[in-house]
Amino acid sequence: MSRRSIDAARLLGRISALGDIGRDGDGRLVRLAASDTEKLGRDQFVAWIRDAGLELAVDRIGNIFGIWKPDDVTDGAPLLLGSHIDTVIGAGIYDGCYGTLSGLEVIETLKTEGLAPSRPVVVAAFTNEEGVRYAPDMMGSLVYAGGLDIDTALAAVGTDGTILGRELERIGYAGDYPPGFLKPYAYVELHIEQGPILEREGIPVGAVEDLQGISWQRVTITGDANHAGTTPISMRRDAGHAAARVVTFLRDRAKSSNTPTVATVGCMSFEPNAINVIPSRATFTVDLRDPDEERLREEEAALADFLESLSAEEHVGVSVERLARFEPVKFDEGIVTLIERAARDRGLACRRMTSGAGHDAQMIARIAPAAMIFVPSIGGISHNTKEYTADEDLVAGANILLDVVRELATEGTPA
Ligand code: HGY
Ligand code: MN
Ligand code: MN
Repeated sequence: MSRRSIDAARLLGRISALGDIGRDGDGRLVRLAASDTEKLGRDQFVAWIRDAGLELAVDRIGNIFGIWKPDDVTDGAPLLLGSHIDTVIGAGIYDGCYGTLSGLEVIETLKTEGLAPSRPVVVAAFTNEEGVRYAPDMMGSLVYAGGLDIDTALAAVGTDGTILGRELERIGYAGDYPPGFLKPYAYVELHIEQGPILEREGIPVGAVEDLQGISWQRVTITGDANHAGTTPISMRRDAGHAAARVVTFLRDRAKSSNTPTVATVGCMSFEPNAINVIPSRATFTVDLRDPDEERLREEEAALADFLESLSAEEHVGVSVERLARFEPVKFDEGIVTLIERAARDRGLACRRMTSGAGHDAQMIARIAPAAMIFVPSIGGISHNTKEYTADEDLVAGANILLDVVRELATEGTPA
């Protein structure tokens, strides 16, 4: 049996084809979890799973699985691959889709190669990794790993007022398998870096050894609507101005941090949202991240203190709702080492790194040894239509995944 490489044309063609599914009127890629456009993406992935001759399974949170379990394979714990195919608003075509389609590609290549795996090999597309429509993010893999009750997740109310469980039923992806029905032997996720490091250092492969902590909150500030022209500054209870002070507070804290703290206010809305009315209400989200749990807690505490003093100074009401909170995660040393060896064997430079983005791997790491492989993002751009990774890097990353999977699916047991 000669060791093959992946079918580059098939993988690149599928990434491009999936990238065309779910474009809005402005041509932006928008496949929000459990939406009509995401259904189209799901349907395409399911069609490719069937074409590959894999067994299809969908669990109750809508996670999709393509299962390769040759007849002579014992009922060993499966090797799990995958990522997600839901997107943010105005997404690139690689985030999530690259890892999901590469997992399928690797299975198809190993089947063609005639590999006789000692365990099933499964590729998953996890539901609602992005968390844009329903919080928290990485929801499907979190439920799968037992970190969130399935009924609580299905009851999640979206930013559009919809209920996740009903939407999954409506699009035909409310499966009947119980989340966690396959207990993975190990999990490997291939993903674009979505940051600037690999490109800046001219390194084609990242062996991801850990992933930073994430804190999502929604803040609501309430003041008084009043006339923009007649109300003296000293008499205002201006929710909009108070919100703006939080945004600059967060940026100043992150800039002066001695760790790679990042802070983002990605969503903000005012009421009544009229040019000549002082805002009576400001609602916004806060995304805080840091690789160090202690530092992340310090940033959360500093924000809480600031909101309290702001409320007194600006005479406004402040309420906070927690949307997601995940501690930093260490990945499996054995698999990380395997990734480094696979890169070396293919003559590719590789460096260890931390993931700035959240990924399904951080959830599956709760129930199985897990690690990630990164490839460079041009300009470090992601969550943006300009997201781009060179074909050569996409193919190289998928071949590293192939070699790691071949090892883990047979006798290789670093985990
Ligand atoms: O938010 C994240 O880091 C991921 O893209 N869901
Ligand atoms: Mn992703
Ligand atoms: Mn993403």
